[in-house]
Amino acid sequence: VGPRLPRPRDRGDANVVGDLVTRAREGDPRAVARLISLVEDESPLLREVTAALAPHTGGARIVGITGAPGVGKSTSTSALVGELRKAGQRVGVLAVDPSSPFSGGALLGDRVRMQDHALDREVYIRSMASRGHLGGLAWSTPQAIRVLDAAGCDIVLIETVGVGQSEVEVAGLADTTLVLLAPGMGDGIQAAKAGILEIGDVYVINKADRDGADTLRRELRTMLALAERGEDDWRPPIVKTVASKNDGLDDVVTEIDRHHAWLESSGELAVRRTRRARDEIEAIALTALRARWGDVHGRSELDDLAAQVAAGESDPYAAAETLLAEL
Ligand SMILES: Nc1nc2c(ncn2[C@@H]2O[C@H](COP(=O)(O)OP(=O)(O)O)[C@@H](O)[C@H]2O)c(=O)[nH]1
Ligand SMILES: [Mg+2]
Repeated sequence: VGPRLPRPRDRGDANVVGDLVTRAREGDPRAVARLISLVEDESPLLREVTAALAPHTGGARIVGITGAPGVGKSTSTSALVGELRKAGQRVGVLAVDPSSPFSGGALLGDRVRMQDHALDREVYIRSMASRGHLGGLAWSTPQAIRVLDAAGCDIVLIETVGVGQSEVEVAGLADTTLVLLAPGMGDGIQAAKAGILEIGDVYVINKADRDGADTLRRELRTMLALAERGEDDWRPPIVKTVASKNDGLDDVVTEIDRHHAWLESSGELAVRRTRRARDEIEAIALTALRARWGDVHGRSELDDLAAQVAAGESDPYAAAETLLAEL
């Protein structure tokens, strides 16, 4: 029996990850895709991946695109990609939809639409979908953003379903949040309810080719005017678009740029990014905690404690203490 050679994993992991990051930064789309998969699948290499990415992050502008289903998010995202490519930007796109399975209809439609850009090496497009575990997307989406950021994307667009329904609240992930509305969708009334008025940095009235766009704009302007803002605060602009005809997206890009300049000059960019990092840490820690509670011999400690509390044999504070003491 000859000398035992180190298994490739033992000596090679750092190089595997290092090579992937180097290739991703050189613009190799397969390396980018592989890194996102490692993140999504919670690969054993995950820790190394995030550590290797960290020094290269912070350069990308993160733009969230949200609004009710059918308002035109995917169409607008694709049109925005076209607009940003004209300006020579490297663009990442994450389509996040916790409600659809990976091969679901909505995402399939999005992919077809995105095929305009499928052959462009300066555009990375990825659909993210919850793999079903608690907090999965809250935890993996920011890491996928990190991959695209480190890969040298100038801008990362995140399309997600409407406010309040999503496990991933895009406003928490983005530097700039675009809120899309469209006439004829009852958005005028819904907007205030859904908390949309708090999260938008730029409001886009899409489907401006339809009746009611100007009425909707007036309604929205009135509602936004009610919000109290300081003198130096950002005042969200309202832009009209016809995304299906690539109309008005240049104005959207202008407003994204203007908002980014304000974020930098006001110090708000650092505030938002620190808050984002905090949310990331919390999501990772909570996911780890839940995994520990849920993983003991099929039946979780948490289940046992819950049965005791329900039966009056223990109280919830004592049970929580037990849970934390055993970590
Ligand atoms: N008339 C009109 N239709 C649009 C416009 N933008 C998108 N659509 C259509 O609206 C439908 C929903 O668009 P989609 O981008 O999938 O919406 P999402 O669910 O928000 O991603 C599609 O049939 C689009 O072709 C627009 O500006 N005007
Ligand atoms: Mg869509």
